[in-house]
Amino acid sequence: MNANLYALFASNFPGDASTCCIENHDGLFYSWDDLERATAKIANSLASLNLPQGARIAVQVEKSPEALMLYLASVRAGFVYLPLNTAYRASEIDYFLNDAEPAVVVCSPAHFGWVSSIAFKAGATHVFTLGEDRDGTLLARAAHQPDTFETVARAPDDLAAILYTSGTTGRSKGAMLTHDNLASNAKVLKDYWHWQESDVLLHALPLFHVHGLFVASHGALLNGSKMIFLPKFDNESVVRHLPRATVFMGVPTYYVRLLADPSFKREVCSSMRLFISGSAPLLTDTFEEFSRRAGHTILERYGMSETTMLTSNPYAGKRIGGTVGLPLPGVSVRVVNQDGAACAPGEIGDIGVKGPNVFKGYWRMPEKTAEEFTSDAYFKTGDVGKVDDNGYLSIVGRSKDLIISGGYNVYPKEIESVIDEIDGVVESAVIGVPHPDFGEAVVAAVVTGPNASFSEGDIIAALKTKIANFKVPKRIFFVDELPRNTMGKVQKNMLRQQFEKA
Ligand code: MLC
Ligand code: AMP
Repeated sequence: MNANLYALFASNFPGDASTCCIENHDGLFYSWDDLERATAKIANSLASLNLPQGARIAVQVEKSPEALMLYLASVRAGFVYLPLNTAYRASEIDYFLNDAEPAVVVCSPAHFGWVSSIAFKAGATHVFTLGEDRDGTLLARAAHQPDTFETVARAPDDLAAILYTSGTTGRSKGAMLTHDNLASNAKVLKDYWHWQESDVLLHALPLFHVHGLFVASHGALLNGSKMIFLPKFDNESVVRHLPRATVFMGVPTYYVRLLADPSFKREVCSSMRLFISGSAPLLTDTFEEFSRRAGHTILERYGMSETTMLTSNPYAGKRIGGTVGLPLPGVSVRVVNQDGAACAPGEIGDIGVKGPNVFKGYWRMPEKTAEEFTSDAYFKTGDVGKVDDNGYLSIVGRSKDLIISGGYNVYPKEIESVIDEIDGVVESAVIGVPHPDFGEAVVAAVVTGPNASFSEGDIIAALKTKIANFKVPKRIFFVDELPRNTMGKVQKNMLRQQFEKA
């Protein structure tokens, strides 16, 4: 049997392929037949390039139905899809392309100049463009291709995608996900969240991370359900489209923003069946206020790039705020102490996971991969949690030095290295502080040399040219020295206390 993920989706498309698969925000409708034919054209186009087996297709484009089709076509043609956040700047793209060595790079038309220059130097053989409005060379080339394509046979363990996740050392690692990782998770979630024939997904998440690309899109594709596609999250569009939707997925910031909007009322949720939150901690206050305002209990689940979804609050059973629910069927999740022994209920320890959802390893980093697994093959998530008497998991912290801002991960070490490169900066420490909108905000404490005289704005402006905007500290605090313990380690707790209310 062909384990290609696309074949799984295609076998679940509705019997009547003329029904709507994607309704775009601009009013354009794409049927399931359109999806099948457009992915065939793009897949034929990619196949005609005679790329080697396992070639990577790296993509940094704005969200559109065609961007989803490019993903599906890459998988369908047997290649490895590598999505990149549209916020990444040249130095970040340079790193990813040199590390992943993709054969094909697809970027926004406006970025062709600088992206193609990096891509060709990194060994790519083709660079295409894809705009938000069906413009660009990718579709122009695909237009001449046949609209049928035999989905390439793949084994369950073959790679379907590589997702880059930052690391505590500051160097991003490519998490290699197989066709079976993605298929098994999609199938489990379809049953666990009771996807129904009449479901309509309001899709507001970006298409370059696990949440929007896999959890949301795969759910609708596997269930043969219509998606209403928004280019990005904004309150007005979500409130306008919710009355025709049944399922919505978002990071906690989406729920915080909806609650802050007076036009978000119970009436707009009347057709809704399920609101799902994940990627960052959902505050209990948000969970409770949403239940009062919308009359819906948000279902919180927990996942990560390396493992896709691990746990979820139940659909039918009790959804408990402040917890991420129970291990998904077929997924083993455990909490262990420093000695590797299982923690008793309520005891805090490291969260580990094993199952068909767990990735194959980090791209070209066998040692790093080995370090992140225990001897009995559990992946160390880097999250710290506890399980209650009923088996519900709560995440109480992270052993990895990670900030999650509006659902995006920021590793302090990476930002500190970029700040430290600025002439006149002696050293820096980057921390996360509570933020009413983003959950956590990135801020930096910076020590400058005796003759340096910059303002906060100077440093922020310098950083914006080098790293994605969401990683740029919202505030810079100048300090005479960083607080250190007797071992010389920076005491970030002290900085957090000092600056959390500043
Ligand atoms: C944008 N900005 C952010 C930011 N997003 N800053 C910090 N954190 C963020 N997440 C910057 C902008 O560049 C801008 O900078 C300023 O903040 C204000 O922007 P905005 O207009 O308010 O932002 P907006 O475009 O509305 O985006 C906010 C957002 C978006 C929350 C809608 O960040 C988003 O969609 N996040 C979802 C992330 C996601 O999909 N995560 C899933 C990861 S998968 P300036 O300087 O220009 O003013 C994963 C696994 C799992 O974690 O379990 O799911
Ligand atoms: P990423 O590397 O982008 O896939 O982010 C994965 C990380 O997001 C996890 O290791 C967790 O720290 C965090 N995360 C995901 N879902 C939740 C959640 N529901 N609650 C708290 N943290 C979460």
